[in-house]
Amino acid sequence: MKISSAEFVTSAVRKSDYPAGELPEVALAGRSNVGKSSLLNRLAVKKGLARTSKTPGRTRLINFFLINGVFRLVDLPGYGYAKVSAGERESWRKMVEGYLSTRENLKGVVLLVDSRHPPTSLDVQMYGWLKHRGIPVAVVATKADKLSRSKLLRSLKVVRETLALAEGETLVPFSAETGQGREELLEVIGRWAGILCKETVEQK
Ligand SMILES: Nc1nc2c(ncn2[C@@H]2O[C@H](COP(=O)(O)OP(=O)(O)OP(=O)(O)O)[C@@H](O)[C@H]2O)c(=O)[nH]1
Ligand SMILES: [Mg+2]
Repeated sequence: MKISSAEFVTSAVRKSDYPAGELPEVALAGRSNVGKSSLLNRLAVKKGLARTSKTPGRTRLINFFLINGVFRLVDLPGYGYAKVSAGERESWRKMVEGYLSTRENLKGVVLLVDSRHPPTSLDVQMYGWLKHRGIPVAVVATKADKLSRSKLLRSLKVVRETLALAEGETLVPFSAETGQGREELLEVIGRWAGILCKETVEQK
């Protein structure tokens, strides 16, 4: 799949704010600072499309981006940031769970984990929760440029083991710096987004 256009649509907290219509959506989930917004910018080849930051907790709302005019990528606020209050954590849970459990447009979730560390207990929980709900998941190990090849391979093994990924389940090493993993991930997202997306590419 090729991305020929990407534009911000809207930010939302609750269901009534989500964009109307039936376009398929693929959401980006993962802990705060893992690189969700950077991944989105790299996929879209648009640096400032989604705001990124060295400080965790940059993305506070559910942000919708229209891709090729035919599907949406949804940048979710991250979990696991220690410095938020219990109240903020609860509002995060309501916002993200609300989206993931009720959104009919949702076709799959890209779950990002940091390739430099084993998945956290919250990553394991999130993965289990998505699988339990029958939502298709592709796991992405981010910041792959920060590891040597051998360390990356070892780390991918740990990710597979910790999340108990089955043989055929997708795990893509990814770097927003170098673009590693971009094509492979776009293939998965394209498949989820469905036939409409292929048609756009074929027309070109
Ligand atoms: N070296 C390297 N740095 C990365 C990569 N992806 C993200 N970063 C850096 O990690 C930090 C966090 O990235 P974001 O994309 O803002 O993370 P996020 O998951 O959207 O974070 P929240 O919005 O807080 O949930 C930024 O300083 C990025 O530049 C990567 O692939 N390689
Ligand atoms: Mg973000």
